[in-house]
Amino acid sequence: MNLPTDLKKLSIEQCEGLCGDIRKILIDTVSKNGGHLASNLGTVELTMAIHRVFESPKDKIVWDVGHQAYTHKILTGRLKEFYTLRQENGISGFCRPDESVHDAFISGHSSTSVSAALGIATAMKLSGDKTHHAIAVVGDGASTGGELYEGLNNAGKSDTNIIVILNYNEMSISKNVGGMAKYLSTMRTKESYQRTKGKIERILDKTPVVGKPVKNAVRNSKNAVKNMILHSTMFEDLGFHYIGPINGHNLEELEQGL
Ligand SMILES: Cc1ncc(C[n+]2csc(CCOP(=O)(O)OP(=O)(O)O)c2C)c(N)n1
Repeated sequence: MNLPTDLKKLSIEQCEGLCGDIRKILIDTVSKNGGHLASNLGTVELTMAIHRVFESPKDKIVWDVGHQAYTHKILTGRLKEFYTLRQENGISGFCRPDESVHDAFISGHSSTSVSAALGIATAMKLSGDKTHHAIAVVGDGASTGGELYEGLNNAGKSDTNIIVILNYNEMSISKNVGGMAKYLSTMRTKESYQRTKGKIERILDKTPVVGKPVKNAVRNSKNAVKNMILHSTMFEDLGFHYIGPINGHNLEELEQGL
């Protein structure tokens, strides 16, 4: 199997089976070598979905902190050496560009992924690459770090191919705290609204018989209704198109979202 490209040839069921196998490898290796267990068990399906939808290393994935990238390592040709995780001369517990072309950015310090991905996305744009993306994966714990907001502030209106995936699991090193944690949990209550919004947009986009004026009218009334019922998300205010929340363990939903 030529990884990660050949993942695209597998069915969803085969990939789900593979996710189960990867979980076993993670538990096995971390129980012997130490390392980050929960954060990696939490990103198995997400990593699989990213690699099936995008095309690393042409698309660049920036893992915030980099402690949750074990599945990424396994899926990008490092399975055989994975047993050496965090050992001298072994596989690093974090992303390292000198370890693999699929590790886009060296990390360890949290909350830097969006700025790094924006730099990459800007370089792509300047070099005329309109098809590939820079993808930052950042946790809600890292979202309590100020550098993230500097990145979001610059990225939202940047007109580059940047995608930010907020991996919201209510946990930092321990339970997440603060206003941001509360804000993110209220976004969950907007889930049904976000789903409906996404469905309407997809129908509008896929319906050629609906003329432009009709589409615009529906869009405008949708926005008016939205503004009446709900304030938009902070991310939309910053200039992002927000999709979610998505169940981070449902491969099909993740792939659709991505
Ligand atoms: C600047 C900085 N402060 C603290 C840490 C220690 N640290 C490592 S992981 C982590 C929290 C990660 O939580 P989250 O971003 O939610 O990711 P998850 O583990 O849930 O995937 C922290 C605070 C760090 N790496 N960098």
